[in-house]
Amino acid sequence: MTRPAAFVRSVPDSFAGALTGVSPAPDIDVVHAREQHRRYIACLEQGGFDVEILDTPADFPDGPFIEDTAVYLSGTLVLTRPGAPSRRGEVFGVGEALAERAVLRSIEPPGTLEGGDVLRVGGRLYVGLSSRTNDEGLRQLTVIAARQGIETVAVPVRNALHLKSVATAVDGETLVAAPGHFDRDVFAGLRTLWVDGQNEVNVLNLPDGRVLIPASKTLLQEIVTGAGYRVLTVDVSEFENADGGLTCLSLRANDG
Ligand code: CIR
Repeated sequence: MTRPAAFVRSVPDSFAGALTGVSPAPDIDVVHAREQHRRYIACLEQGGFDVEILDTPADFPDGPFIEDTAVYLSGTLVLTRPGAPSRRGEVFGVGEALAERAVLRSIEPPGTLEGGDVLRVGGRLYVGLSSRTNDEGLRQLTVIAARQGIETVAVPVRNALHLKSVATAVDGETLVAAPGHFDRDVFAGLRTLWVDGQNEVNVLNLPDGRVLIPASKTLLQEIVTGAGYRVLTVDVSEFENADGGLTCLSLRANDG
């Protein structure tokens, strides 16, 4: 069986200056972040991905959060237009690196969209409307996705960076999510494992069926294990200091 591709982006020296909503801004140890990044890559490989590492130019501290720069829809790669102006330039290098492997489409101004707001479950894209993704970004993505027979569903998000900060899929019909950030009815028809009392609920569904969960999220690990899934953990504390989780650190071809 062919292994799906996952693209990651290297941790630049400037990573210590990545955007963060954590206050006061924590010190980020770049050497430790690189070590954690290596272990994250090893988990993706163990879980069944073929990982390819793209270089992050020095002027993009948030470059390792590659998920936000593009959305895979089968053979089409939608290059986003991040809502964070400092991140817009990241998209170019990702498009250039992947141009040979997919048909490229782009979100154009005044649209904004970040991949952290795009959650694929089964044949649908749930798109978070957040401080980073606007109605026009959703509209443009909807047009592109419709050409592939994929439907989008808008999910207004409260008090979270992205939709996938608070809701992610553990399989093709089951979510894990934190209550209070979106209207529960949006996900009617899907099974949801609710995680009360934990703000970040971001897990990564590996091709071998295991679920990768941050080492810091012990309640989340208990709930997912209790629901019968096999769990693998990895410490990404330095990335959590910059508001990142697990999905944001890779762009996965099997997400679309
Ligand atoms: C940012 O604020 O854009 C980055 N520091 C964190 C992005 C995390 N992305 C994601 O969860 N998809």
